[in-house]
Amino acid sequence: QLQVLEVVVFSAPSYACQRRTTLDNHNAILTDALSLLAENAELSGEDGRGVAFRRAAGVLKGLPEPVTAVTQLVGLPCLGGHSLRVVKDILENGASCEVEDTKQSERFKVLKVLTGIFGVGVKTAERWIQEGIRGLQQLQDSGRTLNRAQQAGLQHYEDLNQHVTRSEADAVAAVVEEAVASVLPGARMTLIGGFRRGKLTGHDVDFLITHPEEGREVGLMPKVVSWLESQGFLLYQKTTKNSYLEGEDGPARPSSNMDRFERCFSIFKLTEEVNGEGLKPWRAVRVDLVVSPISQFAFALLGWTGSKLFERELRRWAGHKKAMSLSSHALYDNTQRRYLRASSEEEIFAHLGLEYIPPSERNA
Ligand code: DGT
Ligand code: MG
Repeated sequence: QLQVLEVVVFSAPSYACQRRTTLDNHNAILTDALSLLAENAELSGEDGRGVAFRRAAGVLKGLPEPVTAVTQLVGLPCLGGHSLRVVKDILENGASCEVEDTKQSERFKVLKVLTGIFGVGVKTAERWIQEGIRGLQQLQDSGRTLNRAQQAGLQHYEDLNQHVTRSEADAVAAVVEEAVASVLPGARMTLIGGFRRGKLTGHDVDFLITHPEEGREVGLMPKVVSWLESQGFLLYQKTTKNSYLEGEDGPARPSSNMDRFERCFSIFKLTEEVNGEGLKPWRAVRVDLVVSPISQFAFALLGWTGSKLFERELRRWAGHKKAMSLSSHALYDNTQRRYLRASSEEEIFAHLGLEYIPPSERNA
């Protein structure tokens, strides 16, 4: 009897924001390998290579079934020679030497431990390594001056490197909800980040806060933070002003808004009463709070829901395909020379000429 073996050849559009990527990843072994190489590149200051590996992993995350041969990947975007070689090694030999070598490399391991401290970036970790520091104990014993964030990061290292569960996120949400309702009735709070995309665990819990009346959100962040502090919920907090003019966030906004406090990086003390279970009386959890005026809410919601690759690709799509600049505050049309308004994520996708992708399918 003749058997016909059907081999699926995959295809996909090239921007992650054109694809629907659920959490149902059929190629986790491959995407974990590529993500590890991405992480290693980022830890080595090679951001371009990092993005290339992230994009390759992003494409594989969206495939409808497991890859069994590299020939199935010929038509796919974002899979360069390097990524394909890694995939081929894993499919044919069960593992990639490059990935295994990287995992074992002393430098990678030390960089991961040091950048695993809240408040420590690649540059600081590099400097410490050059100064001979190889681990947490050594760092502590060295008497290095650490800033407030790093001190808190070192102190709560174990807790902060343990995944936050959905039920812990819900417990934090209840606390933040109460804080917000107490200091400004009518203000609204939304869970953002990975948990909004349906993830079951996360490295932190992210919230977006707004008020339906424009302007009422001014001064809200310090009040929320004071309330949380007075109730003993904060182990650490740093509130920063709107970062709109910094980094890759896009065009400048009128300076009248610049005095609004926008973001709070914090470490929560999640106690047993609120988290319900566990052997310790409390544990430290990273919590990010963002306050946005209602006029920017849709942009903030879209910009803070992620994934990071999805966000990056949305901005790239906007710039390259539409001559627009997208940030978590606004969408500017460079051709029409004006800002495009939106009061929902759906409207922003429509402005960008993209099919609407719900949060649960932004897991590229
Ligand atoms: P996680 O927490 O590791 O489980 O995963 P996510 O997806 O929640 O990642 P997270 O918490 O680092 O960030 C949530 C989203 O917020 C991320 O997709 C991109 C966005 N985001 C993070 N940091 C910034 C920032 O400094 N500025 C802006 N505009 N967006 C940011
Ligand atoms: Mg998060």
